[in-house]
Amino acid sequence: MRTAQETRKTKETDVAVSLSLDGGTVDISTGIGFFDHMLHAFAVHGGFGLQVKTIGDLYVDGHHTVEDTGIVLGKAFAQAFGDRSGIARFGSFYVPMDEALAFAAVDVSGRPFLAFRANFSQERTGEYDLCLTEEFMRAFATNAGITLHVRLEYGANAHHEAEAIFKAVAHALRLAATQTGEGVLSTKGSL
Ligand SMILES: [Mn+2]
Repeated sequence: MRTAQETRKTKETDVAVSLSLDGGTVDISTGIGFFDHMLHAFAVHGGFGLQVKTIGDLYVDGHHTVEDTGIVLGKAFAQAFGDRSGIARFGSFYVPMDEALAFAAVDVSGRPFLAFRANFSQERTGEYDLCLTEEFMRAFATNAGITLHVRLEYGANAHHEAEAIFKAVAHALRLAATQTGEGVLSTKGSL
């Protein structure tokens, strides 16, 4: 089955993630309301079953909590993808959110890479610093072993901008994870 459980505990954070690429319960708790909102949207739009429990050092700021959640979520995806055979491998998607438009492209390549282009219209929304979005995506892409390109085309409201990004990544991943029933999509024969 395309499921995974990953945990990671340091002096800064304690993260537990349970993932199913094929749907299931969504339950997110990180201590940062807006980040919960983003991960919830990510799970629902990706069609993923996802439980995330992060207890982080929020008395510092949100950085460790967001980045470490990205690390563990990425490891869960890597485990769930297995040998990366039998899936579409590539996916890309545009998501509009009112005035904001975001694009994401994914290659489940085994080669970690993040290209991230976004200038947010505000620095914060709620208790969430928008600059953490890139930290999350880098940690996620690196640990998932995927090539991920994210671009915010335009927008005016940082809440919409971030939400469009998370939804675009979710849909791109959903397409890339689509089961084809065939082998590894690579001229090398493996990824
Ligand atoms: Mn929203």
